[in-house]
Amino acid sequence: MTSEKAHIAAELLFTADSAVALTGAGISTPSGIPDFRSPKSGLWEGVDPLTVASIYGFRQDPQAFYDWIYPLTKLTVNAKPNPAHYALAALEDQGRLKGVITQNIDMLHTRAGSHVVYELHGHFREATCVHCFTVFDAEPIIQQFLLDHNVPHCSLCGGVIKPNVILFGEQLPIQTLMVAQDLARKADLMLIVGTSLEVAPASDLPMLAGRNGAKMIIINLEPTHLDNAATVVIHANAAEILPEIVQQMENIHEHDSQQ
Ligand code: CNA
Repeated sequence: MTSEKAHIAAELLFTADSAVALTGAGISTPSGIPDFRSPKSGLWEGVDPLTVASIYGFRQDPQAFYDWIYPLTKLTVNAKPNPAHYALAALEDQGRLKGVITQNIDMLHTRAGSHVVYELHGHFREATCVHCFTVFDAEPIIQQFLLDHNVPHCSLCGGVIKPNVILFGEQLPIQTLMVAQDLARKADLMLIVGTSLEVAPASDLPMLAGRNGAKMIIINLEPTHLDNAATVVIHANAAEILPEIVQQMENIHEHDSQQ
């Protein structure tokens, strides 16, 4: 059954002219980074996300924010891309995907070799002083934080430094969002992977694509509210099913070129 669906998904990707992927935390769980909805991950236990992971919470109590984000930072720094990330990079290489729009902050798409990646919720590559707005390379700051657990401070003005990840209550990077929306509008196929589709405005992108007639493939462990609108829904592990879809596309290609 799953193989049949993988075959349909492969055919859709093979015949699409402007396919785009939308990914969420679920594509990175096989890399060891828990999503926000996984039970037992501990990331949300005993904390109110709207407080600790919000820009207001950050400004009020940066140490509480850094205490909360410590395990996620550690896992992210040590994580490696998994076969799902590599499959999307391969699809882009083969000219089958215009780009990846991601809600993830873990940078695993670019590390897997995807070139066109729109990181809607920011990333851990840079960090900014909330006082003087100087932007720093995040790597040495993160390494120091992983050693001492302390709130990083700006070397120029002493202000608190915040990683360039988007917190609740913060604007998304407007240019990135606009390009992503444009890509969605022009897409004839949207490949949605590992997202609960519950966080706006990322969750609006499939509707934007759908309004212009785009088809939808959804790959997610659990059902989403858009399953009914999709052409194919595969409830499976993205790290297993995406490589299978890429393989099926190669079979279609070989079959076509033999005829
Ligand atoms: P979410 O709401 O946690 O949903 C993730 C979805 O992925 C769930 O519906 C799961 O069923 C599904 N899922 C989990 N593992 C797999 C798998 N192996 N294969 C297929 N599906 C799977 O995450 P969203 O991305 O939808 O929510 C948006 C938030 C989560 C964004 O703000 C992200 O920045 C944030 N987040 C990002 C990361 C990361 O960068 N890796 C980690 C945790 C949270």
